[in-house]
Amino acid sequence: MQFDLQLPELFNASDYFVDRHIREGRGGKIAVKCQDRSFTYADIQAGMNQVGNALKSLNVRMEERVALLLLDTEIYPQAFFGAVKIGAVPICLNTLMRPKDYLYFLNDSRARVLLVDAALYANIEEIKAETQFLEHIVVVNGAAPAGTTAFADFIAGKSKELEAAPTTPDDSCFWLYSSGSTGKPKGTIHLQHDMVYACETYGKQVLGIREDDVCFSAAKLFFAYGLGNGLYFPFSVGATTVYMPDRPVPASVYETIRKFKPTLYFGVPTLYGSMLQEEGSMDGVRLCVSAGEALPADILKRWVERHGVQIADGIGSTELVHIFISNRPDEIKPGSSGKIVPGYEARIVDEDWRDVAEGDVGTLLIKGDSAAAGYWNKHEKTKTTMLGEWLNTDDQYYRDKDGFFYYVGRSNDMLKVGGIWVSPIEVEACLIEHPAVLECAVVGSPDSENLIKPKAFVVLDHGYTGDEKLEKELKEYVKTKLAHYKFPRWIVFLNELPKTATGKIKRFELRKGDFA
Ligand code: 3UK
Repeated sequence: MQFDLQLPELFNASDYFVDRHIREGRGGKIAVKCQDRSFTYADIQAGMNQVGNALKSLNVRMEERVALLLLDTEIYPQAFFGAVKIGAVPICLNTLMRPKDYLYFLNDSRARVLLVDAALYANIEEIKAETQFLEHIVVVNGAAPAGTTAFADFIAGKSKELEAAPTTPDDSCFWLYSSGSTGKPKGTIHLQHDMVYACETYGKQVLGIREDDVCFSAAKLFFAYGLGNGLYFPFSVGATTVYMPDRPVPASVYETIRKFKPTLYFGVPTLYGSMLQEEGSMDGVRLCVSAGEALPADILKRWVERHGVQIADGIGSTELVHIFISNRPDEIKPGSSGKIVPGYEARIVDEDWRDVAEGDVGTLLIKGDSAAAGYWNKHEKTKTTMLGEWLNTDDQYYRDKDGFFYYVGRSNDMLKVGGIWVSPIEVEACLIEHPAVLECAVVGSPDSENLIKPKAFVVLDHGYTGDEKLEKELKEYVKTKLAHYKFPRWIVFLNELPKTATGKIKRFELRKGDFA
């Protein structure tokens, strides 16, 4: 069943998620806690309006993209909704990428203005001369190097009042980049109504999010997953959200939970696995959520035994903005992604787009009004993913007689590593540039927790020996060239790669593990 949103003819998401709370008397409620700082909804509104006015003073117009390369701090909601409020389109960039990735994002989106955290600025310094459209760099949370503007100066003297731009529910609202196995990442265009749709469906009907909830997402705000968990779900009901700018490792996550006592905690399977290895308590958490990749039943079982709190695994995607199939707090099947979320519909189809029988595996298609309008400047890809009302997830699923969905794998070669996309082809292209590597293939392989990590099979050039030293060197090589999480956790040296008669690498055989 679809959900009828009934938004007014003119609708701006910043009004719904921020201004509404002040109008309805929640201006004094704490919206954001970050380290030792707290910000009310009124504080966030004032900051959002100042950012909006500051962007306007740089002549940023409706529809114009504004790039955000920010750690999770109180600046995030102010910058995000500040851009949205003037009808501009914030782009939430992944903070784990490399300079050349940012060059692509900035040129592809044509952003003229970038807000960047001081801790990430070095990435931009390296490529800023090569950008085609970038004109203004605003540095937040630290000193502004030459040629940039400090955030304090950017908003200095700007009014704390601002009227929302006359956007409609179907105007562009924000973009997230989504990576594919081949080709460049795709700017995924979300509309003003998409976040509201996710709040009314998954937010209210699965999470049961309430004003007295305190949310903490270990998954960062730049992920579609984190953006909902840490920003628009809490902001949909006037709840409080906790931001941790540091890297989400078990110690920092447990410490944040101890200090801020969240009621809703959002993580990814890899982190649940590593949190089980360390001391710490989940006291006060009423529900844990997992997404990004399938949560192994064994991690769930050990987690519930140890912490006495459930993890609701659900599948979401950047294209659908958030979770559309999920376990419910009171109805969890370990190893399953759960049941369809109210407001969404699912089909599982074969190669001819015919629905498969119950229990049979096929491609998962989803219908629901939080789906992206399309990919920026990628029409062919838009046509094969966004099929009218249906969206092709490229996931292989089956459904049992109770309506629970089970993840089987991807229709393409993409890997989910710690909940983040990794293209094996990108890792191969990187490895092959190393002088020792003659040929290589990268596939996903399960680790001891049964979570997928990249594994490389390498054929060496003459004169090189596949020893531990070279293995280490190749891993380091990938780490320096690509985002850190993409490096192969294992390297297997082979004399030749298994190939078909036509010379195609038999990835299937490599995945089977006979070559390990
Ligand atoms: C995979 C899962 C099995 C699946 C996301 C929650 O992960 C998110 O978005 P992405 O665009 O990736 C989407 C793809 O990731 N996946 C996600 N969750 C699960 N596979 N079980 C799961 N629970 O292949 C999907 O197509 O990075 C997650 C909310 C918003 C999101 N964007």
